[in-house]
Amino acid sequence: MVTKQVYQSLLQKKAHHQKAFAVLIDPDKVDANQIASIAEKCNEAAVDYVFVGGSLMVTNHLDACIQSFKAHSDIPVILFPGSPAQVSRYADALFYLSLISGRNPELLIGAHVVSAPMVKASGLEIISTGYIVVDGGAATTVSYMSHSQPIPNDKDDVALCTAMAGEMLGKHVIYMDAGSGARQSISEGMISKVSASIEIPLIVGGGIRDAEKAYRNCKAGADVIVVGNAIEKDNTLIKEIAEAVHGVEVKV
Ligand code: 1GP
Repeated sequence: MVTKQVYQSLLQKKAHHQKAFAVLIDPDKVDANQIASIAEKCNEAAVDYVFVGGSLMVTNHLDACIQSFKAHSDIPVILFPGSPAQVSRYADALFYLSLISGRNPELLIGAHVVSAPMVKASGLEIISTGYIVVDGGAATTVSYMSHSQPIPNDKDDVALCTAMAGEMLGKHVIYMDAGSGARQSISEGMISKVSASIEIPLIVGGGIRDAEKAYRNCKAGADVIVVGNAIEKDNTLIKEIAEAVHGVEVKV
């Protein structure tokens, strides 16, 4: 029986109104030396989670990337796979993503059927994830690869109904993403409507580039903030954003 430690930690943080910060590492964009330094910065900043994955994986060092991170840090590593090939037993958990904002059956269930035996055999903790892509003002790899349109960024109701449906279908978390490097991150209005409509943890990412934005997204209702691109360019942001996210006080 696989323990649900990572998911329990997400639920506990949410129950205690503690916001979490996740650093996204794309194995295609970092080398082994960089990983050691990113891991140290994540440790110093008390980063809550590290997500590893990318829409495409051109290089083949997912295992090495995670092992190298693990050699320097105890922060839980969660796979955020762009395809069923991105499974590594060295991670702690895997977001089992169903692209519920899209209408491509392959990414709703097809790829899952094909990869199910391999995913099960990995022994990883599986976190069933309703993945919602919102238009971030630029064509993203995920939209192109998935042949599906993102939710328009002003259609808050579509996003909230999609998240509600995801929760009722039994997803453990909702991950709302404007796509890596989005020009426009998800609006606080949309985040607050979605978070008010569901009880499961809400992960928000895509185009978040500074601490102020991360703080405001948490205030709006995001439980976990994910930053990838901006940190690849400047990893001193790890500390700044972690402080902002951890400093959010929520009125209850
Ligand atoms: C992308 O949510 C993540 O899937 C993070 O996006 O790289 O723009 O921070 P960025």
